[in-house]
Amino acid sequence: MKIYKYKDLSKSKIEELCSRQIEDDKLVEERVAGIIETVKNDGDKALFDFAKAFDKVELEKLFLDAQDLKEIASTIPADAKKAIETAYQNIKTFHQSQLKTEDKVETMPGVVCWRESRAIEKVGLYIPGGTAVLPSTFLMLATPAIIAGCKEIVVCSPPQSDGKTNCYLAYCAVLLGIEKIYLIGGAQAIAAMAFGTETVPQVYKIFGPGNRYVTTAKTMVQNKVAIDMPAGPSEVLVIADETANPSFVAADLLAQAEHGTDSQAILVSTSKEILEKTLLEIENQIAILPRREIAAKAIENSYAILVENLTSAMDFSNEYAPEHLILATENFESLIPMIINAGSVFLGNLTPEGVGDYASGTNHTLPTSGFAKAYSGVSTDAFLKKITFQHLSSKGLKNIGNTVETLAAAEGLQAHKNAITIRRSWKSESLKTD
Ligand code: HSO
Ligand code: ZN
Repeated sequence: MKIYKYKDLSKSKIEELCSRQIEDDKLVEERVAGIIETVKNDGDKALFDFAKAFDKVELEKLFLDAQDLKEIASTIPADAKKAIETAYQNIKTFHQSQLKTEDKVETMPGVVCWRESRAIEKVGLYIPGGTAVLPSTFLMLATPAIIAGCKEIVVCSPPQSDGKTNCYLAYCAVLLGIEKIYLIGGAQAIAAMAFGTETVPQVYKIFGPGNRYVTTAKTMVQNKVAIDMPAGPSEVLVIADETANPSFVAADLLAQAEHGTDSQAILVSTSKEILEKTLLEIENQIAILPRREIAAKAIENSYAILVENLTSAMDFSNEYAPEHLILATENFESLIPMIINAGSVFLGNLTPEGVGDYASGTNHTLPTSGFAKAYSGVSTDAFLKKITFQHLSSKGLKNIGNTVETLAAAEGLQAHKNAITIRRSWKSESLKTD
């Protein structure tokens, strides 16, 4: 891991350290475009063919139904079942608290405006398989979808080599009351949900992380469906001062690093001693990790920065805009107002990122690659649309009429003006005859 001194960094070097540009991979784009086209043209047949080609499995049917899921779920170990239930309860409680009704507002006498939420009717959730199976992602996406009231929730996840899904995902489905898991992975899953096939329903918004093929496909289908956010490799930035515990900080950085070779684990510290001890601790802890090769590559591509004070640490963090920000300090309270850009924040020395990844209640689907400057993580809101309403009483029409007529005339839009004038004159006519 490279070490930098913040005060020696030029503006352009800071920019470089904060950029996570992944080069466009033309080959991936071409392949994904081909997959999307094939699914669009051949529907289910393409999905069976891709399962054979990519997942190396000959599927008999494209989904597991409620009965299949129940059977697979019954094989889950008791401790995992309990852990999933606890995580689900916390995620549910937190996401339920996000449902809010807004007040009606009288902007001028007789002119009333308000907003109401409506669930997106059909949503698609992609739950990755591959190097790590993520039941936690299933909970993080399906729970707010259910709370929001989405009518159709289509879940796609790549099949295992036996043409099934694992007991953790199956148990999540049973717990959530989701009756089907479509055994479709990769770009073909995204294409199926975006365009629909004989078996897979078309949806209006697609959520979920995935590999390069999945994320490229999500970007490509955006003229047809909405997506949760642009996705890149996972990342954490830890701010550690002299009150931090180097073993804890090292563990946090490695937890991030084991996600993938392209993950970033950034350490920003006000203390040279803590920084050096943390780097030593990383060496110790990485040795016994089953995914040490992945973690080592990610650590190699990451860096540490020595800063002179916490204000500089926060400045750098806001510029980097991390997906996860850990404040490894006893003095986190005073830093909270200084946070401008971050996906999710972990406060103090006893709050590792893992709690948010799994079970505290917050969502782990978060903006990466600097998108925390403009995007929020997934929440119940992401499954809702807000519809605005307005109502005029005759008093309202009288009060606002002239303003709108004048603006419509200024824009040269006579028909707009007339739609007001016709009502105003009708109103005064009817008042005359009253
Ligand atoms: N850190 C990942 C979420 C995750 N971690 C799932 C473990 N399982 C992105 O926030
Ligand atoms: Zn994680």
